[in-house]
Amino acid sequence: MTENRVNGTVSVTAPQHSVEGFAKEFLRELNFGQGVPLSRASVNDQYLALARTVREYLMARWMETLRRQRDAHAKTVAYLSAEYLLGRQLDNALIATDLTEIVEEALTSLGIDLATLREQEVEPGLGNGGLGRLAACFVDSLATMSVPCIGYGIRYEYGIFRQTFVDGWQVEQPDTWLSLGAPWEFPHPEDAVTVHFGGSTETYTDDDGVTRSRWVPAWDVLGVPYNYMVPGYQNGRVNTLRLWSARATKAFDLQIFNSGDYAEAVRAQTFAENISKVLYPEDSTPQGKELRLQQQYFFVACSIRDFLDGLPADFDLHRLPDVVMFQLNDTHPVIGVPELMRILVDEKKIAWDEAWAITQKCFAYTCHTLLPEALEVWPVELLGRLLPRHLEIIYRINDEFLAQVRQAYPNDELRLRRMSIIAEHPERSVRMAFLATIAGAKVNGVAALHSQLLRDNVLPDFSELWPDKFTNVTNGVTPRRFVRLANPALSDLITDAIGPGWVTDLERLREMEPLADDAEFRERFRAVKLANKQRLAGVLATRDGIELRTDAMLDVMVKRLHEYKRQTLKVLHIVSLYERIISGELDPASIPPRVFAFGAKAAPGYKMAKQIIGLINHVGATVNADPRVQGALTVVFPPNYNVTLAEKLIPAADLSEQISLAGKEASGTGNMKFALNGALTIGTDDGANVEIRELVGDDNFFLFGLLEPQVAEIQAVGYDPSKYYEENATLRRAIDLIASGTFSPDDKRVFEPIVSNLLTEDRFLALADFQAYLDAQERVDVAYRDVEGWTRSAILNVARSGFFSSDRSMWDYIDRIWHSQPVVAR
Ligand code: 26W
Repeated sequence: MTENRVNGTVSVTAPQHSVEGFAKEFLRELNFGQGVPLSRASVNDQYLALARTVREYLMARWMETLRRQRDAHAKTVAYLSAEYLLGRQLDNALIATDLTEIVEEALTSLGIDLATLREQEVEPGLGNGGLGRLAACFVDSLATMSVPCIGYGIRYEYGIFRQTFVDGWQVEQPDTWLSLGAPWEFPHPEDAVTVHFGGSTETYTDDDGVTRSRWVPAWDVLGVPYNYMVPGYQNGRVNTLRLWSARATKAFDLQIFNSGDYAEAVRAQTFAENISKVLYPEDSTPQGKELRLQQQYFFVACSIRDFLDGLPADFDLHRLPDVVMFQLNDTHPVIGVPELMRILVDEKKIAWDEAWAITQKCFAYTCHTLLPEALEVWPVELLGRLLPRHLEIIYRINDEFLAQVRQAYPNDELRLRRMSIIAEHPERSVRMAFLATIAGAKVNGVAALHSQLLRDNVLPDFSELWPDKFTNVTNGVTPRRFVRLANPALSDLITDAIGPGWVTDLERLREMEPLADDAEFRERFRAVKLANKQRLAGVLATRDGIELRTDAMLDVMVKRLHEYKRQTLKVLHIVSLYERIISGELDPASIPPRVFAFGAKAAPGYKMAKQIIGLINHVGATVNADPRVQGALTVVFPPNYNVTLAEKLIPAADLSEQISLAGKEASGTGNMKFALNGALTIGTDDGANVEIRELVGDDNFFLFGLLEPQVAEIQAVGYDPSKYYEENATLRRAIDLIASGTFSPDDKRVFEPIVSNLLTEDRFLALADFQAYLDAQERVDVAYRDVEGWTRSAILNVARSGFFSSDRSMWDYIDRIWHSQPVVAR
């Protein structure tokens, strides 16, 4: 890659897009970048050289994209997310630049196997689950759609923990993703931002005699940005992901060091670096830890400052809404609202009302949950101590808001108390979802049902006050990573049938519909699925020493471990099948053989979730070892489920388990990935399952279970799970088998907490939905026996799931919330 300076304009030409060109660049990078000759290069040397060579093919596009967006004065989406679950970067960069074949050949010519280098990459696990992966899909789509976007987040030194199993129990290991080098990041210490904390505020009279407040912080840290490329798919575009890393402003105190107190000398450094040290592994219950709030303010303060500093010096900030929309990925970045107000009022001396008008047009809020315990609230005590000026600003925002409510609903003190950003009980605290809703131009849920429940149950008062503020944007997934990259066999089959356009226009999959009736095409479709199963078997054998049979139905449940997602219900299905086989009631040969595959991490502090992981592994060990089952049932649970494993598991799946209690899963995105890869869904009418079922058709979806209104009804009148235990013999025998210690001979009562919870509380109605679930599973067995019928349904699932592209989600955000434009003109 070389820069040419011709008559003042700088153009950067990418290296040659050829086997020879790539081999030359790679060797130069290995020798001069890695500093080793090929003969002595380690696999890691070769991988790092490969990554740096590939990124050179993206550089020119990156610079070109930034230049065009600057010249177009385009409106930018600043996506603020505490999490990005990016997955491996190499293959995504290769398909985006259409270099895969060239690189394969170039490396082969040098005696190197691309597959070996591919396995060297450690994925950046900078997220927990759905929310983090969605952010990654969204930035991929915006780059491919040539829409200006900067993804802002945190460069955690340690991402989501690496999960290991010890005797079937989850044990967390630190995620040392940076230890072997990070070739995909570009540090820019010269753009560091100083972020303040603590201290107090004071009022003063400025030169124009205006009384003002200002923050007198106590300490500060430096935020150093690391840029990551977000390549568009074969459109010459590369957007930027800018992740912040914390450093001490004063790294090392030489005086103290010379005085011999070495630890004290670096204390400031360690203290500061702690801020971006590690990702909080919770994905639903905030721990309310001070460090978490420090993380949130740190990256938001860096991001807003960074964006404002990027504007022309004479930019009129009243026009800020024309050039940016800060999208809040849940409430985690909402402290950005008082931060922008602080800058506009305290630093830029803009009048409060004008500043508020600007702020309300610059922010929008996406809510990703329905669980009340997942809604963040920060104690006023903590917020006031860490960010005293921001608390003052929040109080004023709240006062002015309540004045508005009082006007709209005179003498309705209860409503004022319900809607106040400040909750009085159990302790005075700030309700971040309320702040986000009041400040946001728009508030959206992530699936039609979710957005409705958000209006009706989570924020009803606000929906009543501002009905037009609420909208829906159903989630989506990027077809580049989750079909084109993860399932090349299916991609080739589709492209063969309808051309390559579907990769960037997924609704084109509809053109495959007639092929569902084509026996030859169905044959080829089954061959693809079998090949993906064999590939998965190879991966699980080397990765975990797991033996996977490929001649059985692959029934997959992969997602974070949470009681509302009801992995317990899946276990009850397996145990009831096992119990009926060993009791002789069920002939194992009478059901299609099944492999039950699980993938799930539990938040380390979530005891019940870790219990359930233990139960799944203990049931699996027993069932897999029991000759009476004759292979009819196999349980596999590869540890450390992540994006890279998902890319191998999902294309191999026959059945997708989406069995959360109706009204609890905001959307789900795994459900979409399975449908797009030709798996049939067994699921409840929850989250985006509803929209998947509506699009693929009832005949191609195994629906079961209580509907959300019925759940609300049952929970209102009171639910006694033991009633189902008494009345349903199959259920009782399954639960009794667990309680008997059959799956835990060395510690018979170890799963007692799960059993007693199911019989006494069962908050997510697993017992109430048990029989309907079993009946649906029997429908699955019958359907699976009809090989042609199953394949036909699987093809229709693919053909009718184009709606679930994250590109479509982005068009919805653009139309309903952002009103930004792609910068297309070449
Ligand atoms: C502070 C603790 C915490 C951390 C993360 C609370 C809540 C979260 C996330 C909002 C949880 C999450 O990932 N939610 C998932 O978001 C997906 C993307 O919209 C949805 O598809 C899932 O249904 C939802 O559970």
